[in-house]
Amino acid sequence: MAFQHPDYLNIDELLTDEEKLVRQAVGDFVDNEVLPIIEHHARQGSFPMHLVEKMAEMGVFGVTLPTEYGGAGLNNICYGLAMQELERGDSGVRSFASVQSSLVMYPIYTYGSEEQRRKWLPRLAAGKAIGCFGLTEPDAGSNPAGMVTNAKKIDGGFLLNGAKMWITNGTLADVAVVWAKLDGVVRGFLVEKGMKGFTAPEMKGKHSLRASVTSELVFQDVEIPEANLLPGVEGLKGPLGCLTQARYGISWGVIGSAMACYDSSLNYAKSRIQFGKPIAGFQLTQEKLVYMINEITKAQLLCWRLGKIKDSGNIRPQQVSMAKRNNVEMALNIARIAREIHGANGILDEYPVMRHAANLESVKTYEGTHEMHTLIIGQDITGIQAFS
Ligand code: TGC
Ligand code: FAD
Repeated sequence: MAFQHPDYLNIDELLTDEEKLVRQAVGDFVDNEVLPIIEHHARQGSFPMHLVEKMAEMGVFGVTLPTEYGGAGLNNICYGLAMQELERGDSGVRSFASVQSSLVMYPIYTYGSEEQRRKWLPRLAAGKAIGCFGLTEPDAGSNPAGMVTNAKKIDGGFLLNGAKMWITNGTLADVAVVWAKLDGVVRGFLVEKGMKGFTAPEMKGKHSLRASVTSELVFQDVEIPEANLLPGVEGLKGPLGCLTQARYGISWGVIGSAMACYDSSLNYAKSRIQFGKPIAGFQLTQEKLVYMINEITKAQLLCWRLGKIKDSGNIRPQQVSMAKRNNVEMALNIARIAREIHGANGILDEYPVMRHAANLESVKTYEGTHEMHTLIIGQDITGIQAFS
């Protein structure tokens, strides 16, 4: 049965024609080009590279960036709806777009020199170059301030040493936005594929986000030219500012996973007969389905409001944390319940639910764990820092 977007509170009435058009275009792409092949890639543990060109044509790399640099120049609701549709396909496909847009194009646009913008942004927008974002290290995950990767000033540039871990698209990337300490201060560097001393081996063995490439980045005396330092920011607010952009996209994206799980569950429950009637006719199943639509609807409203605040330019990172924290947990809960509703069939790749559930385990951890977002909001409302 064709996918139906759940819209219990007529949220479509809040969307402009342009916003609905973006959802439709990206949604059609997901139905026609992602869903038919994604289980194969998840099983194989590979990213479907042939989708990149089409994604670029749709403008999902740099949705909100100015057209002058190859961006689509659209608003944040359009960006969110595009992420929702991509993640309805797979969190790995949305991750690819999140990293490219929010974690690579955004810092080059916001903190980069004009030369860096002109060199990279049009190619990244067109999918001709791929980017990655290196913040996490083996011993610095939730606490990036503890990073040990460092740069030393040398004639004409910098010498970079250290390692990053868990980096989406690292092995594929033409350019890595790498955060390292220079004289004890966090700075951003553009590390290019092929630079001597830079390697990016793929990490294997994942049970989650299998249709996404995750890598280590290793820097051994890598000489970085002066022109590859991001001049516009110093300190941890540089990478954290990028995370605010990506967390916003994730908050919308996971609604897509939840919708896919709800849609599959509703159809399955209406057609699966046990004890002489569809399992949708049992009160316990209805309670599960009602929980799903209720939570999806709340998440949609949260994101729509967040998008409006973001477009007004007044968004606070803590507000984004609330959406990331709430929506990822809601989507993961829904995926797990969807698996229950599908019974044994729920573990098969004939249905999307187990893949979404496994993916969402990563999404709950990356871009700030659920606990980190709890503590960010906790600090905001109490004024007391409880991280350390
Ligand atoms: P703290 O002292 O709180 O802040 C340092 C400076 O940064 C500013 N700031 C932010 N700015 C913009 N956006 C945010 N979200 C910001 N959070 C903080 C802050 O105002 C301050 O500025 P200034 O001017 O005073 O210097 O820093 P802290 O060291 O205490 O850290 C706080 C904490 C724990 C919340 C932060 O470190 C954190 O968020 N940790 C989580 C780490 C994380 O999310 N890592 C994600 C890695 S990337 C990733 O996962 C990609 S997944 C990709 C995919 O496939 O989709
Ligand atoms: P840790 O920080 O070691 O945390 C372990 C547990 O302890 C968590 O439950 C955490 O919430 C809890 N914890 C830690 N500190 C506290 C505290 N103070 N109070 C209470 N609980 C606490 N990173 C990048 O830089 N770029 C990427 O592209 C990227 N892509 C990723 C892709 C995947 C598939 C995954 C899984 C991760 C990716 N990451 C990336 C890394 C991700 O951001 C980190 O995994 C995340 O920030 C958590 O760090 P950690 O895994 O080291 O966990």
